[in-house]
Amino acid sequence: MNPSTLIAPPALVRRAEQQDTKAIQALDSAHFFHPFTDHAGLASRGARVITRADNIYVWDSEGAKILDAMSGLWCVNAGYGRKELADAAYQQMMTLPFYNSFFNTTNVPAVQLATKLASLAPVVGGRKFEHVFFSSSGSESNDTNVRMVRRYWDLLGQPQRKVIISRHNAYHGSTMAGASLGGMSGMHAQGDLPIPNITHIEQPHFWDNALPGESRADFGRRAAGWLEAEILAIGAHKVAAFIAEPVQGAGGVIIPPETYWPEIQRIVDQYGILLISDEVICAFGRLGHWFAYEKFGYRPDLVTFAKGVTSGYIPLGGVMVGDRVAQVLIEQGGEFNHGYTYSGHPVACAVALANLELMERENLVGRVKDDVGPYLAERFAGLRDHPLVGDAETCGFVAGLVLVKNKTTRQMFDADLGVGMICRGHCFSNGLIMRAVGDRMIIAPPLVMTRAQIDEMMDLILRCLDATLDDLRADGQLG
Ligand code: PXG
Repeated sequence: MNPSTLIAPPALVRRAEQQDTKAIQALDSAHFFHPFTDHAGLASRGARVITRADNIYVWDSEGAKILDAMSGLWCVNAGYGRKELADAAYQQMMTLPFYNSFFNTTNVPAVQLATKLASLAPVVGGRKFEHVFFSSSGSESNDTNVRMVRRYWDLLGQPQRKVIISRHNAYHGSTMAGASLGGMSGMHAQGDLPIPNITHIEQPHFWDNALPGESRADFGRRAAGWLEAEILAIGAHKVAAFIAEPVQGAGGVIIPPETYWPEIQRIVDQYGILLISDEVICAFGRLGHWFAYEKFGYRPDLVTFAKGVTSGYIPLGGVMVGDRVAQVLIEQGGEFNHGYTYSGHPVACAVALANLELMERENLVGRVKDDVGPYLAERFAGLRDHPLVGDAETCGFVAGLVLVKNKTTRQMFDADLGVGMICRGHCFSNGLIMRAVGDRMIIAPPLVMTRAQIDEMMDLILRCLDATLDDLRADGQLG
């Protein structure tokens, strides 16, 4: 992608967009019930209207150009404006826009994509992923996981193995099962969640949960130990699976210590429980690998994917089904009474295939691993010198920093101050999309981002951190 093709929108388009903003906002609040949104608040402010995008930038209806350091919502891995993906959708729509994959039927793009994904999934410790179950989102895929895990243990004559252990502050989606698997207290508070037989252990969040003076390595082992304690408390014979994100995304880019995953692997092996790696954010190059379990060297039985598989151009999700589960379901299972109208949707699969080809052609995964990923890590580490930044770390192309009152004592700001939101406000007005999760600021840039664009992004981040610092000083919060 050539950044020099990034031109400002033509004046005419800009004028038309400007005229429309208020009208669109009025219709938006009158009719569009947004996800995860306080609607009364949104109606009083008016939504920002995003009208177009190219490469790593989006434009709003007022003509402002914004650097999208969040890849839409962790998904536009190949960047915006990729004609190949639009062409793939168009051609597939003209050939076969839809057919179902129930009733002994299949379609070519779904077969090709399943084959491609099976070839991309690394074999770790002799475990293979030969089968793929398709859905249209990460949430649906995690519902599929719950159904599949329960079916697996039923078929093995252990129906009492029902409990799936997850972690606090995890995000696994917003359906009943997805929100229950997730560990977001705000979501559990609405709608009587979690559903039965899902429990949560504490997350491996070094900044929040490490003891004073504890090393990262010791903390990682101790945090993994919480899984063993939970298994023993429940009774190992009742535990079906453990589900976790390789790196927690929505929870605030929480990168576990290197000692965490090996110890988790030892524990799931010892008690024979299934391991589900939810890679909705972390797969497809985000951490510099096609699948993130390879980076950490663990061996999941099921892998959830969505988002980056199509670079977000069209909805598609699924579950990579490892041989351990697939063999039981296929050889002993008969019919698995589960599926979606859009499982293996030909257009979504054709776009995914084009996206994976494009990513291979441009070596997007390799460059995150060996080139722009390390460069982002180096630049991000430099932020630790900023007076407001307690810690700043990256893993491939996700990164997070924590805003603190006192770096030495690790004292956080009073939550009521909303320091993260103050910083996010400055990002908003400076043309940068960066997320705030409490007082953690996080990014997940498109994988096509160049070194020069990383520099451009870092300048913006520093400007926003400085502006936040000025606000806090003016408000007497820093002395
Ligand atoms: N698992 C993980 C790890 C996710 O990050 C899902 C499952 C659910 O995917 P769907 O496609 O059903 O949304 C996700 C989604 C945020 C945010 O605030 C993150 C997600 C979705 C919405 C908001 O960072 N991740």
